Amino acid sequence: MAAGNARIVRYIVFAVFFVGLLYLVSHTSYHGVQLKPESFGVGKGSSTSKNTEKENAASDSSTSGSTWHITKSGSGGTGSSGKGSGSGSTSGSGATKGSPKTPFGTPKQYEDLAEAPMALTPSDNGWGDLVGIAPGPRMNATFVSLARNADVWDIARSIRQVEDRFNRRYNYDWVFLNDKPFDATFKKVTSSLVSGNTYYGEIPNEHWSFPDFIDQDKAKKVREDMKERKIIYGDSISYRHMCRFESGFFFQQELMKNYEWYWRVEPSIELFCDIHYDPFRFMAENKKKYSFVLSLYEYVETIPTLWDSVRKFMKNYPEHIVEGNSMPFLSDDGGENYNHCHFWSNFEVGNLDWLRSKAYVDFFNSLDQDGGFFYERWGDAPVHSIAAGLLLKKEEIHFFNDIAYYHVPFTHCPTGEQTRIDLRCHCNPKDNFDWKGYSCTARYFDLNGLDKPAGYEDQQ
Ligand SMILES: Nc1nc2c(ncn2[C@@H]2O[C@H](COP(=O)(O)OP(=O)(O)OP(=O)(O)O)[C@@H](O)[C@H]2O)c(=O)[nH]1
Ligand SMILES: [Mg+2]
Repeated sequence: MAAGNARIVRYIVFAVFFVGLLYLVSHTSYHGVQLKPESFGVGKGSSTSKNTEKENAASDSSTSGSTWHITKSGSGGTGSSGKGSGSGSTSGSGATKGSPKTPFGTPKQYEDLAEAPMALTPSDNGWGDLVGIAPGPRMNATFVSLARNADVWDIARSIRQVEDRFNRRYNYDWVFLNDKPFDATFKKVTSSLVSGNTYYGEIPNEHWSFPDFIDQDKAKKVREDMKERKIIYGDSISYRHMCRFESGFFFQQELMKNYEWYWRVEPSIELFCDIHYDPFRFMAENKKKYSFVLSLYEYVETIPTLWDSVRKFMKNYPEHIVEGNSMPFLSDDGGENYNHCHFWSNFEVGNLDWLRSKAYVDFFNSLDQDGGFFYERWGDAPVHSIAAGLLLKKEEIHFFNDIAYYHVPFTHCPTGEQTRIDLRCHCNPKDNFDWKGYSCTARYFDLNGLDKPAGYEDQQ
């Protein structure tokens, strides 16, 4: 009996010791830093509740004609998710969002956010601060991707690169647009990758259909003819809707009306270098309205009468043509003919208020009425570029040399070995397209009186 009691006491002592040990392990600090998820710059807010929000939102795919958003509590949002009317989904798009908690390694935060340094070169204050949430203000900006549900894994690759090289420290929002409802998988995968809030919009039919002034028979004959001539996407109706949408409507979507700045991201792009500063802030502080990384000549067969249409616009709306514009980038004879140079619009960081301005809207409507999106196969790249070239001062267009980028089949890899090392780039400089014969970037440099980077001759 006594032996039995002693055994019970031993069990109790052992159990108390074991529970105590468990408590100690779960509350131990390591070198003074508590081991919490935030310490690693991940899992801002409650990861459980964040996941539940995403599951809830992503599991409902019956969202025809509506918009969806998934907010991240750590990035200034309300931590809610659900269906909205678009304009109501504004949480997280304010000018000064930032994590309420300070992740381990976060650089000094500034009371006056505008005072925070913007490190453009290695000698600038804050250059090496690539861990944690970046200090400084946030612009009213979003990434935007037009995509189909089937693009999910290709856009996932793009998002991962944008996040790793830039957005994990800035947590900007991401708007996804589609002519069909996004499905649960698309929402679940993309919202898990984006560090900011994600919003999902379905494009209204009037922005993705033939306008009534288009002669369907004529448009059909054009597609058949282009198919015969093997013009890329020449027989595609959806590609034409896409080009017209990107030219005239993406910035008019309810979700996009919440923002002033956008950065367009397409599926399967690559970013090769670290981005040490906020390109949105750079654009705002330097009064830029449009930007590019690659430029080239357009495929002439797709735009035979585009310049005629542009000339008609210039004649009818002379008040929109800005003095000090970039006409020499577009034309070699003072505007008589188009030289087919354009900025490659699958990458763009730009100002949405400019695209929503009367000048741009008049430009788009004038071109649209001429029918070339359907009677030819006008791309949004020459349309945006010609607009930027004529409606903006040349100084308002920026070339981001330090954003290294790939979209099949062209690469922008910064010229200059030291730049590539400073930015930890993984692109092959031999692939850089900037100074090759089919690029228009040298024209942009000449027009703006800019010195080409050292070593450019070796890449021609
Ligand atoms: N929702 C939707 N998105 C589309 C459709 N067609 C193209 N897109 C998107 O529009 C953008 C441009 O289309 P792409 O197919 O990449 O066209 P591209 O860049 O000229 O040609 P690629 O060399 O194929 O990349 C991408 O973001 C696509 O995901 C479509 O029918 N529906
Ligand atoms: Mg593409």
